[in-house]
Amino acid sequence: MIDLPVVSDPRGDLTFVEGGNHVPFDIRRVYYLYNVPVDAERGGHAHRELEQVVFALSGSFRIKIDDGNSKSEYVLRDPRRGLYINKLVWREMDNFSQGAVCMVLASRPYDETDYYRDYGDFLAATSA
Ligand code: T46
Repeated sequence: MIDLPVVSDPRGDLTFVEGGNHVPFDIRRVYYLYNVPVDAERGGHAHRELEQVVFALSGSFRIKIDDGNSKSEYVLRDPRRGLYINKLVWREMDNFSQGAVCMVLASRPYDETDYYRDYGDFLAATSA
């Protein structure tokens, strides 16, 4: 987990993130998921090279992580705390709360050829 700085005053909280400082890569892309149905499942893939940090800016959701050897799961609900996901990690996301917003900081531009969308291919890559 990555904890970001928070500046709080009577007007509310401000959190900021600097690529290469608070996250271990230069940020090349930002995207966000919203209007996610509460019964939706997202993810179900891994990346060859991409590194990311995932935040719940609002609401909550679960991420299940699998590096080919061990599995773990996290519930993200604090906009100051992000989950770093290295390359070659399978992820699945569900249990989105109503109105949840997921923001992702990514180390590379979008590239469909960077995806393992087949779990068997992913496992083969992790054991190569
Ligand atoms: C991840 C989770 C949290 C783009 O055109 N540009 C983009 O930057 C992205 C991320 C996706 N797309 C297209 C590709 C697909 O046609 O949007 C469509 C849905 O993408 P995907 O099925 O990959 O969405 P998720 O929510 O299952 O996964 C995404 C990221 O791909 C993934 O790396 O960790 O969000």
